[in-house]
Amino acid sequence: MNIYLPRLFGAILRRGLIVTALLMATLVITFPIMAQDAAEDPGGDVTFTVEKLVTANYPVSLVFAPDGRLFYTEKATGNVRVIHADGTAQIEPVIHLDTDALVERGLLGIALDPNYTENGMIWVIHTAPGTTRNWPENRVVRFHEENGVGSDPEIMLAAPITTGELKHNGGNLHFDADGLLYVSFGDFGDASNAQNLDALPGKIHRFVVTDAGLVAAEGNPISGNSAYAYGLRNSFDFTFDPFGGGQVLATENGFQCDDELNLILPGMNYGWGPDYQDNCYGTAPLEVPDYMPPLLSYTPTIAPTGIVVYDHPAVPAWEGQVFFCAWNPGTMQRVVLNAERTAVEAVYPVDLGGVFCRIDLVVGPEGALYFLDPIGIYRLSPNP
Ligand SMILES: [Ca+2]
Ligand SMILES: [Ca+2]
Repeated sequence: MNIYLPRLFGAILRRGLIVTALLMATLVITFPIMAQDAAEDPGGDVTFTVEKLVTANYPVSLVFAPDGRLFYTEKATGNVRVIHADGTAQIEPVIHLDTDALVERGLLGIALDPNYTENGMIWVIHTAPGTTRNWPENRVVRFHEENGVGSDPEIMLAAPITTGELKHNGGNLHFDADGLLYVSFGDFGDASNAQNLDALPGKIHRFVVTDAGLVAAEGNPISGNSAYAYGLRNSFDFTFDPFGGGQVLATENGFQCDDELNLILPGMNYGWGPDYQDNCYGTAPLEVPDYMPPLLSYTPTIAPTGIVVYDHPAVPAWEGQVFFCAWNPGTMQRVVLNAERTAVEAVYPVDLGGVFCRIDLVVGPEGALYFLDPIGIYRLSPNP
């Protein structure tokens, strides 16, 4: 594998490589399912090149437009930015949203409207600052974009952070193939939120977009309730599995243990709540109604973040494999699911050669994996 690294970051990355190596040494023994013999690994012989695409200011989420432009959110500035299809970055931000970026708050998820080509709508989640009278709130906002200029931001959903919590915002949103909008909110620092079906935090929600705003989708587990799955502590990101009928796969951030990869099914309970306390359950069954154990559980924690299913003809051997990243070690994992898409068969670390994937990753139009850390956006291109 060839690695291109800007000289400026060489020292940081070399130091990081040692740290990563140490963390990996810890993590390897904690994989619930060990990587199988390399000879049995479908896709293990794929070679690729990792390069830095652009320097960026704490990017969080990535999304490609059909015209090949790459939009991304900046956590701290509240700016949405765009990289042109030729790889050059637009100087001016697409739009700025006043954002409270304390700790895990900020401008987080991004998604294109299902009718983006016609209506130019882009959707994001950010934390709007509070006032002395009102709490800061995590908002779903959509705005219009044309030629790299955003306008007319519209608040579509607001979840006030009444706990004052700085962490566990969740903060991602994606549209499924039917155009329904899914939104993840962490528990906002109160575990009871995750088991309270009338509270927005601690869930993945499913909405239909109407002229009157977001409405709980028809066919949700509880009629008139946007909750799609509950018992989630902080599912940072999720994706739809085209090889599993579009079902949702989500990362989950546990307390001091039990970081997870979850298969999210409607109405299921992912276990987090006040009774969880300091216990570590791993993949053992929990005595809670509708419980769904994780596909993968990590102790010690790795803080899993961005997740995507590889669905591109560029690398047939990776077709259907799940890639996710982890904040703590900055690693990328490649996950092989069973044919039924209900269990993990193997997990393989992807050797990024000292580059980190700490938050989001997406598949680009040419089949490369685009990923990020707080100082840049990178591209992992399969070698021809
Ligand atoms: Ca769980
Ligand atoms: Ca993502």
